[in-house]
Amino acid sequence: MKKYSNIIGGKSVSSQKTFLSRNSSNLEDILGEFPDANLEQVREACIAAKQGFDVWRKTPAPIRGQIIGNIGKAIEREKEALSQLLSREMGKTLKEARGDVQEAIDTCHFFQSEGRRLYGQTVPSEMHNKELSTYRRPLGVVGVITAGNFPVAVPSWKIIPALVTGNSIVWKPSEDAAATSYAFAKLLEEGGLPDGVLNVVFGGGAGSTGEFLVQMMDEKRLNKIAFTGSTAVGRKIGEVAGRNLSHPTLELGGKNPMIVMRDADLDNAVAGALWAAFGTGGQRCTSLGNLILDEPIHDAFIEKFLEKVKTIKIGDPIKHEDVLYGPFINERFYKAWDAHYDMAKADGATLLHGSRRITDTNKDNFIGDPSTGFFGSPTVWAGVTKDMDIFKTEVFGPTVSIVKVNGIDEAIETANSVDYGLSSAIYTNNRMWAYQFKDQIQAGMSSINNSTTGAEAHMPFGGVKGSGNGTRESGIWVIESYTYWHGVNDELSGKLQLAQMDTEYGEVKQAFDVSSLM
Ligand code: UN1
Repeated sequence: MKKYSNIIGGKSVSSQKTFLSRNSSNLEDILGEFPDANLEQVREACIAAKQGFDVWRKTPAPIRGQIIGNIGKAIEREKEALSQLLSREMGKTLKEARGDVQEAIDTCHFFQSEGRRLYGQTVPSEMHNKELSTYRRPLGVVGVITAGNFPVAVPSWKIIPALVTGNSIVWKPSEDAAATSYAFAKLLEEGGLPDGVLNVVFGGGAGSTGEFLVQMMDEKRLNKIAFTGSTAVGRKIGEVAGRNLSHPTLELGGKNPMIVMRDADLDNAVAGALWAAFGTGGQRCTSLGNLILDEPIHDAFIEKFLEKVKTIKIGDPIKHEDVLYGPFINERFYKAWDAHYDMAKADGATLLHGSRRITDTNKDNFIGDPSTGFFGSPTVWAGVTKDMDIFKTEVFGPTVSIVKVNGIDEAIETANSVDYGLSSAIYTNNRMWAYQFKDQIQAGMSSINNSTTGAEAHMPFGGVKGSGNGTRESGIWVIESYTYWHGVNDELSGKLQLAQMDTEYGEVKQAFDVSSLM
């Protein structure tokens, strides 16, 4: 079996405790043995990152950008192998795995040239012979903790902009995607990062490596944490960061709504809903949670939707390229998903489709042997109302709840009555309804006549309410998350000039009365 190590200060460092990473579609297929980094190793990684930072921050930004360019080329070269590894490890389809990897390549393309921009401003001074200017400065050592559902794209949204702006990294990747993360880290290193600039510590979250990394904030070894994961964990990280006066990046859960209005192209909306709800087995932050149907099309939509749901192919995506989705990423996700059946039943929702875990005797359109992983049956609940737990709770899996409304106002009000606000979508051809939706929806991201998923690499990604703390990833917006502004006064007069006090403000002359002309 392949044995992997942490990467600390450019060196391979093994840990006494280890864990195995398995193929989610076939749990007997082991990808390798990984270290479970202990507290001392996480601390060493932070110390190495501090040393890396001292070198990296002095590397000219255009050179940092050029190195990001090298990384993009390396990922492009390895795209197919990395996608195969990703799909085998965490179980998304190859088409999606290629998208996941491509998003990291796109991110490199975008930030490569940012190294030649990172503009500051020259600002006029109120004094003579004095110049003002602003500079973006790196924050320092950034702790990155990421989830297994987008093991390449989402880490790249944090690591690439943090690097181009001159920060160094300690990354704790998901234990569900350890091999993919290792491969990605080696491609990052290959690009030419000096030792210590990227450190990788493997292990679990609570009570393990992830928690140790968060503790490093209190030891003043981290200047920032960037996290993608659950709202519950995000809140805890936010508290630790808050008492250290550091602004974390928190990309958290969602219960994303899709509205389908009476005038929508129903076939198009059905395709969008199907993909949004069941793509990646519903294990995206941007997956569809509440499907809000306008009363006149409610029954017709459900009929068309169920017809398609019944044809969804599920299976091991490496063996069967045409499945819509594969397994749960891990057993914990499966168990949490399975529990929602009891919740929705207790709520009084009506089960239109779905039969919990797929087994030999409960196969739907499963291809192959379902006992080799945890596979869930596509699940549709109808008759869901705003007061139900199933309406309010994120169900990270192949499940969608249908809510009936009447008209655009009730549709938007319903969409807004969850505590999350990540993504959202509406299907309508009425420009006014689309405008009202765009104007009133409480979400960081919205689609008009498209699915809730599908953010592009240069658009701001993030949410409002329980979905995050307002930070944004990707595009020009993410740069704010990894830099601070430094304002510099350059006094050339050779004397002490006091702003506001020695400033020669213009004096107002005698008042001119316009009515004197009449
Ligand atoms: C996530 O679910 O954590 O918009 C990220 C999308 C993808 C990224 C999702 N481009 O669905």
